[in-house]
Amino acid sequence: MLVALIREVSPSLERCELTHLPRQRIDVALAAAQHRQYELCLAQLGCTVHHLPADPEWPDAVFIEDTAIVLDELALIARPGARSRRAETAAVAEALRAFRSLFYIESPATLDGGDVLHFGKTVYVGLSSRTNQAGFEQVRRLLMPYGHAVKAVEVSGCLHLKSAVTSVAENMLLINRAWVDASTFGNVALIDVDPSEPFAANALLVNEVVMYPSGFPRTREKLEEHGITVRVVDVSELAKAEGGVTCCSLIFNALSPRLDFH
Ligand code: CIR
Repeated sequence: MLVALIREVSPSLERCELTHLPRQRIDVALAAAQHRQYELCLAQLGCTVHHLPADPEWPDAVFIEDTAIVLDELALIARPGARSRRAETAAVAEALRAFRSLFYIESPATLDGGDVLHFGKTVYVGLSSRTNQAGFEQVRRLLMPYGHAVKAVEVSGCLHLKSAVTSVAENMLLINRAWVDASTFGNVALIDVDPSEPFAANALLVNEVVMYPSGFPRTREKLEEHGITVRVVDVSELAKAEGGVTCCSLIFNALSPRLDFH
């Protein structure tokens, strides 16, 4: 069974961090309505959804993906690269404690969960404006004992590794090659975003279905041509805060209590 941990939209979302987008008016009520549709979609795709409340002090907390990395063996509590986001992790750590043993990324390392792509047997860590070399090294040190290969990937031109590349099937990645070197991923099938839709590489694979933003119809058509089942959601207001579909949830296996206490 899959658990999805989400955090409600903050009333202060308009004060979000922005790196690659100009500030625009955000309709917070519409963002919250879109987030509820996103939640509904997660439930329809088979996730048991757990909520954390919004907090006016943390404009970006809805982008919960950045606060932790949850694998079957453990949860890593991130140390977000943006100072304004560091305190978001406390409530997430409390919620994850019920599911996993917790480990922490520590100063001087910075790491955003949006820079971590778990694909096949490899955990790719994007080196970005949010995640530094020390962040990568701490992830490697913490995960190597569990047999994970951990590789660093340079990211440029976008916010996170998962702005540039995400998994859309077991052995298939959706990619914007302008932002990440495709050769990093070796011999896997790649679908390129449509050149007119540079932000289209962020897709959320849940139980063999891809949850995908309505704003990228050309890339969506490509996904469907490759036989991928797509569920479209409108996340346009969250996109103005530089968020995509992966960043609004932490999705992980609910392990049986026996495994949990191992
Ligand atoms: C930020 O700049 O941190 C937020 N405004 C957007 C974070 C999006 N996170 C993600 O894609 N993983």
